[in-house]
Amino acid sequence: MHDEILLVDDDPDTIRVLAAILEGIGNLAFATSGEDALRMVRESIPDLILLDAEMPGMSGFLVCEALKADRELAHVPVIFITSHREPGFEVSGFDLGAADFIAKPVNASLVLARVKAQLRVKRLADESRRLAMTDGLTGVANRRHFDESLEREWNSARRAGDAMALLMIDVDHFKAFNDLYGHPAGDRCLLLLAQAMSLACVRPSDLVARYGGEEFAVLLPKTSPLGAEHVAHAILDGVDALAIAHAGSATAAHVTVSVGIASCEAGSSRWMPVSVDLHVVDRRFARCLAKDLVDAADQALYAAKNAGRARASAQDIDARGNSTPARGIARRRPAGAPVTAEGAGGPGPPPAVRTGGPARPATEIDHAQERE
Ligand code: GH3
Ligand code: MG
Ligand code: MG
Ligand code: MG
Repeated sequence: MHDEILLVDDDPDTIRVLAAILEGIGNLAFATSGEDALRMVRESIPDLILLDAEMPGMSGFLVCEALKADRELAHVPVIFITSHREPGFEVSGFDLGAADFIAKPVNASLVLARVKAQLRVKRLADESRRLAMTDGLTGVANRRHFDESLEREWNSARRAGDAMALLMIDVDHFKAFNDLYGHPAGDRCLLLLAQAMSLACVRPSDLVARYGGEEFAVLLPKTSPLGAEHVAHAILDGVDALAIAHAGSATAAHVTVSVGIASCEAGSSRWMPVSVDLHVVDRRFARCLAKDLVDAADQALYAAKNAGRARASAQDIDARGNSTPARGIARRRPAGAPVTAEGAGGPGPPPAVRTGGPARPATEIDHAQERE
């Protein structure tokens, strides 16, 4: 994948020179003012910014300050391009968070060396950030990533009055699965389930996470209660289609999951008026927390388990305070019945596993891995 490099200078000639030097190093984009640079970065985050320190209007220093103050953009390395030679200038730049400096007039081999060095550092930083957000066993988001995303999406839904939904998913009779087939087969099973869940979530903003143990959470921003039910069905069908044999399950011949759905309608009474400052503690909204959504999904999950497992139940967060029981969601086919991938309703068959037909022996989990 190509690195994205943004060149910012009010002098088009400097941009032309830099572009000629960096040709082939990455995808280059250009801006001739600080204001344009910030707008472009917010639209699409680059891997590196070469930033002229002196520009009319918004200076490079101000641009750098704005970038470093923004959580989403602070990690983008900035190399200042400057004709200033005094150490104090560079010290101030480093204090602002600059990664390096390039002196004008530019020297081609120095520019290349400095840019390549920063891109190397950026790739390593990206990789460690990705690892810090990922569950090692299943490859989906980890609990920390989920907690942060939930808080962010919840606040953004509150501000915009958008719909939002959360699914809590628990593997049925998983202790028995481990007892029967062993812990490594259990681990492999969790990986396949996580893949099936990811396939069921088609929007880029949907987030599948391992919540803990054999429990998963799926965050569905801007998703209506009906949309959340659709995703729950796709997950239940996708898990059935995996057809992972489970002779110790009292629910089906293969591994199944139960799903708790919690949702907030757009314009929910839980959302505060847009005019209300989010930082003002208001008693009316003190009970309106992201945790409410998790509690509601937990309640719904509990109801799905009690109703017989291998199914979904839904809890509208607005109804929660009235102790309205969670609503059972009718399966599109008998709960836990094996399905063919074509009939699964999801976006496609799960990877490298046999679908449909009679449940296969659990040891085939390992064979499936060999085929990948
Ligand atoms: P229920 O249908 O009520 O959910 O029953 P259950 O057996 O799934 O629930 P229980 O909470 O009794 O057991 C959860 C099991 O999940 C026990 C634990 O060993 C297993 N488990 C949790 N994390 C992992 C893991 O990372 N790998 C494996 N192989 N097993 C795990
Ligand atoms: Mg300039
Ligand atoms: Mg559990
Ligand atoms: Mg369980």
